[in-house]
Amino acid sequence: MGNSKSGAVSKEILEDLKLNTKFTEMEIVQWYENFKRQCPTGRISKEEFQSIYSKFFPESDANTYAQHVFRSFDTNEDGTLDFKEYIIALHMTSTGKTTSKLEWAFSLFDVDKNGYITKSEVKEICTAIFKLIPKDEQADLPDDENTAEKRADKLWQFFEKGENDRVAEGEFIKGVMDNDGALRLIQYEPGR
Ligand SMILES: [Ca+2]
Ligand SMILES: [Ca+2]
Repeated sequence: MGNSKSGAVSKEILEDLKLNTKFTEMEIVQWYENFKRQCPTGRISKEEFQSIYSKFFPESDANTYAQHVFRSFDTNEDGTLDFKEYIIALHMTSTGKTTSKLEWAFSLFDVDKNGYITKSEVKEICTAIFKLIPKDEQADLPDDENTAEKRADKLWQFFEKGENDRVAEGEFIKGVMDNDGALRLIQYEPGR
């Protein structure tokens, strides 16, 4: 306030992000400058987020997935992503399987936010992820992973649950930690 050239990220947010992501202070400051340039209001709406996302995934229908991603990163549910939520989103959707990333993945799959994942939620997210995969890459997928339905079935088997059971966060994290095949099914990296 009152400081018109206060383009800088607050110390509090900086410390928090350094602690919770792999980004260095310099990277965070850089991200912040980009963010301010793209979003002078300091907040990204769902539409803006979708358009950023479809730049990452130009050949595919990224909108449904972007909506799910947006839902799980808008942690204070005000309908926009602020800088902190945005950086956490960038950090979490990059690859790796630390516990915090898998906690995020769980929140992505837990569509109704009731703390459990059902088979139908798995299907919904697998469908959104599948749409990110370009058509020519879809053709090269193994037989048991070449439809959204098959991917959901395969992923569900890693949790060793019945069709109508539900998976708690700890079970989800363990299932993915223990199976590289499960990790591959919950994320899609473009351009690999
Ligand atoms: Ca928010
Ligand atoms: Ca749920």
